[in-house]
Parts: sequence; C-alpha cells; structure tokens
Amino acid sequence: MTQHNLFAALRAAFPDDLDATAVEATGTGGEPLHYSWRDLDRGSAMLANLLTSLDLPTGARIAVQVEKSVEAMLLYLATLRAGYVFLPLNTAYQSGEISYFIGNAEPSVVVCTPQNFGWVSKIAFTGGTRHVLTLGDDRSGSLLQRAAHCSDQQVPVPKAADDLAAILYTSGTTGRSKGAMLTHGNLLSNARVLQDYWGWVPGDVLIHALPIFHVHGLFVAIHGALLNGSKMLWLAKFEPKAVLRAMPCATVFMGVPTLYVRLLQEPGLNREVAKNMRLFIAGSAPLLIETFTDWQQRTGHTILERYGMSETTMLTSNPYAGGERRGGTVGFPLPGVQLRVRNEHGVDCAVDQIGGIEVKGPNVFKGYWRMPEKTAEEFTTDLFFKTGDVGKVDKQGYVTIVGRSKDLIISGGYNVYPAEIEGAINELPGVAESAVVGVPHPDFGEVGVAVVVAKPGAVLDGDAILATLKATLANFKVPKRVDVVNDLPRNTMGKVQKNLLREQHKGLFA
Ligand code: MLC
Ligand code: AMP
Repeated sequence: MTQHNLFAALRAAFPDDLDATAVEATGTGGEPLHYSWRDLDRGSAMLANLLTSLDLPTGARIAVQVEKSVEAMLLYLATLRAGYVFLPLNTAYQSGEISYFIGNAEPSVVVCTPQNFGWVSKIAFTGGTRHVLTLGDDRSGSLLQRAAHCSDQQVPVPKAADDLAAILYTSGTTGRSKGAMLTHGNLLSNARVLQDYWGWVPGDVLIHALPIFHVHGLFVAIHGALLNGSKMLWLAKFEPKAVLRAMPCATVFMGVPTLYVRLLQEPGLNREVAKNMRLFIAGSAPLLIETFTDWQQRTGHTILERYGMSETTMLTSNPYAGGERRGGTVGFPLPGVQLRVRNEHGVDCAVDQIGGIEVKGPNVFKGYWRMPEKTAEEFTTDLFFKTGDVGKVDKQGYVTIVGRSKDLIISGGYNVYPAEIEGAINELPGVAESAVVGVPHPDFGEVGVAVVVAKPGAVLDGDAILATLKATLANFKVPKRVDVVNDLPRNTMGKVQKNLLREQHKGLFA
C-alpha cells in the first residue's frame, strides 16, 4: 500500500540539517525555547509510541483541549504518526460543550490541562473514555511524563488517502455541533496546493499567532511551514507587540481579520518593520476593505485574502503572483477545486449573479461524524458540497462572498450559531423566546446581540442573563449585549425577522 500518512509527507520535507531550529517559542516564564527538527521528530515519535502502547482500537479519536504549546502541536503530529484521529477542542469550551463532544465522538483518549483534569476526567470516564492524560503549557502533566519512557524512533503507520486524520466540530444551524471528518488525503492535497500557490520558498519563516484547534492555525499554518521545512516563530497567544517584535525575522504571517485590525492600532506597524516580509494572508472571516487598504498604506504590502472552512480546508485564494490581489474578493478557486454558484432552483448563476457557493475537490471532507443524513443533505446529487456561503463569480473568475444562507455569526474568526445561543437563553427561567443576531463590531468584525422576550408576569434582566450565559458557554459565544423587549418582529408566516433586528441594532458598536 502506498503510504498516505500526512505525517510521512511532512517529515519528508524536514531539512537535511535536523539540528537547525524548527520552532522558536517562549516559555511560560518568558524564557526562550528552541526546538530543532530533530526535537520535533523525536518528540512526536515518543508521543506516538505512547499512544500506540495504549492499545487503542483502529480509528480511535484523541480529543485534546489544551493551551497552545509546541508540545500540543507534537501531540497532533503524534496522532497522525500513530494513525489515530485528532479531535481538537477550543480551550474556551465549558463542561456542557465538552460533554457533548465527548459523548458524540467517544474518544479513546482525552488530553486536557492539569487544571481541568477534575471536571474533564469526570465527563470523559463517565462517557467511556479509557485514558485521560494532562498537558500543561509549561510542559507539565502526565502526557509528557509517560512519553518520556517511550522510544524516540517510530515508523508512521501506513494510511490510505481516504483514512481519517482529524475531526473538527463545527456548530450546526439547528444548534447541534457536527464533526467534520477530514482525511489524510484531504489535508495533504490542500497543503501541497497552498505550498505552490503561495510561493513558499526556502528560508521562509512563519509567525504562528493563531490558536491550534481550528483549520487556520492547525492545518493551514502548521502544514504550510512544515511542508516547506520552514521555521516557525511560535506565539502562544496573539499579542500585537509580540508579532511586531517577530516581524523583522519573519517572511509569512497568517491571521483572521481581527488580528490585522489590532496590528493596525500599533504605532510601530510600518514599512520598516515589515520590510523582510514576503506575504500576509487573511481569512476565516470577511476582511473589510478599509483594513485591506490601511494595511497597504502602512506596510506597503497587499494582504492576500483566501476563503475556506472546516469541511473543506482552503477553497479559494487571491493570487500570490501573476495577478492582482483584489480587496473584497477571496480570489480564485484553488487548483483542483471546482467551485460553482447556483440559485435556489439548482441552476448555475451567470457571471456576477448571486447564489449559493458549492464546491468539489480532493480537499472536501468525507462527511459528518455519525450523521449520514445530515451529510447527504449538504451534498448535491452530483456530489458538490453546499458551503452555506452566498457569493458570486465575476468575469475574470474572482469569487466574492456577499453573505451566508446559514444563520451564522463569525466573531473574531470564531463561528457562533445563533440557534445554540437562543436554545441556551430559552431554557432560562422567565424567558418566552429569544433571537440572536450578528451586528458589525470594530474589533471582532461581527458580534452577537440577543433580543429576549419575557414570559407573561416575568421580569428579566439583560445583565443577569449575560452572567448566566458566561457561566455555561464558551466566552466568545456569549452575546455582547442582551436587550429585553416586549415582542419579536415577525413576518406574515410568523417567522422572526432577523434582518429587522440586525438593522435595529447595527449601530450598537459602531
Ligand atoms: C475573545 N473574545 C471574543 C473573541 N475572542 N469575543 C467574540 N469573538 C471572539 N473571537 C472575548 C472573550 O469572550 C473575553 O470576553 C474577551 O474577549 C477577552 O478574551 P481573550 O481570550 O483575552 O481574547 P483575545 O485573546 O483578545 O482573543 C481575541 C482573538 C481570538 C481575536 C485573538 O478570538 C482569536 O484567536 N481568534 C482567531 C480564531 C481563529 O483562529 N479562527 C480560525 C477558524 S478556522 P469577556 O467578556 O469574557 O472578558 C476557519 C476556516 C478558515 O474559520 O477559513 O480559516
Ligand atoms: P469554519 O466552519 O469555522 O471553518 O468557518 C467557515 C466559514 O468562515 C465559511 O463558511 C465562511 O462563511 C467563513 N469564511 C472563511 N474565510 C472567509 C473569507 N475570507 N471571507 C468571508 N468569509 C470567510
């Protein structure tokens, strides 16, 4: 069998000089940390051997909710090497959310922070997970302690292109999260296309400032650097001044629009600091044209905007070379990606006509974990995936996203599904009904606002509702404001008119 294990391809791209620096990071005490390519190889081998020693079933899921660290990345690489399925979880998720993911994915191993071991292990053991290990961002915890006894040699487990490599949970429009199943073939094909399309060259150095539990930081950034044998300047958390300090020694940066907005607020952002940079890439949420042009003026660089999603990884990109990077567009379908825009009758739209974006390609996921009906609903009969994004293609082939047919808020690059938040609010005592809408926000691009109606006789307090939501939901999902009103606007069919609510609240954070 041909080896399609993604790790094998990444490992093959490591430079000959394994003692060269692969990652520069900073320890929790502020001390500099250097990892060589050999460290990445050995560290991931030891972790892979630890996982193998646990005698897990084929296709076992390794669920991971830990702070960002180089060791957390090694655990991802180890999971690939050992042939298991990586399931990253946002560090903001709280117990209700974690219970759902563990119950749904039934992971054989859960890795959490030492601080969270108490409540996470309780959920995991109750859900049938056999192994709960811990990993702190200061290299503490049982995972590394146990891996220290394992061999640092390991041959990546043979994998077919169609074998699962990762499951990424993305919330559903009904409020129930769905696990997008991505294969070794999905991830490697996309990484190879991007390496070529974005003109990665020897000597490139990536500033890694994104979280590593989503497509952008975990796949696009890490695969990009590793597949190019490129050093990463690793920031445990996005901090604008730290990015500026790293910039003179780097060539590539990737960020969600909020990161660019915050960097633009730094007086130190100028042409001089960015003069060695080759490429600034933005995605995960719409990049405002002001941000695009301000960035050009301040740094002399034109941001390259691209578009993707958990189910598909990257779909389109503005050109690196040989064409204009056009602000407000997400560029062209990547090589190998077929993209079409169709109207509600399933008919192809003409140039510049707006419709639903559908895609097909080697990067498109295998389906939603244990949800065959949901998977079938999201594909057309000729097997294009319906992205839920609404857009158009112009005569030159540039794709523009104009909105979404899915009821989704993208806040600072994180997806928030109103249905989930409304469900949580509606369960609170005294609440008759609620609607959550996204409104423009200068920092996060968009944020949620909740409009709530009380049951007859009940008195509700918006701040109290906010406080309750904060105690149960991941912080980025909590609306930035709760308004209590007498009733929700409805159309003649009785459907809540969210467009009216958006219009009424659009100036809240302007
Ligand atoms: C933090 N907060 C947010 C938020 N992030 N609120 C709304 N939206 C967000 N994204 C709130 C917290 O709830 C908290 O509120 C306060 O801000 C401070 O929290 P923090 O954790 O200190 O925030 P900060 O570190 O400043 O984080 C902001 C951020 C982060 C922009 C750096 O959100 C981030 O890293 N975003 C990137 C997300 C990403 O990687 N997306 C890629 C998805 S992949 P309070 O009230 O509790 O104080 C994908 C596919 C593709 O979409 O195409 O790439
Ligand atoms: P996720 O499910 O977190 O992967 O989010 C995917 C969604 O993010 C897509 O379906 C789009 O709606 C949105 N998205 C990603 N990149 C862009 C972009 N460049 N512009 C606008 N929206 C984007």
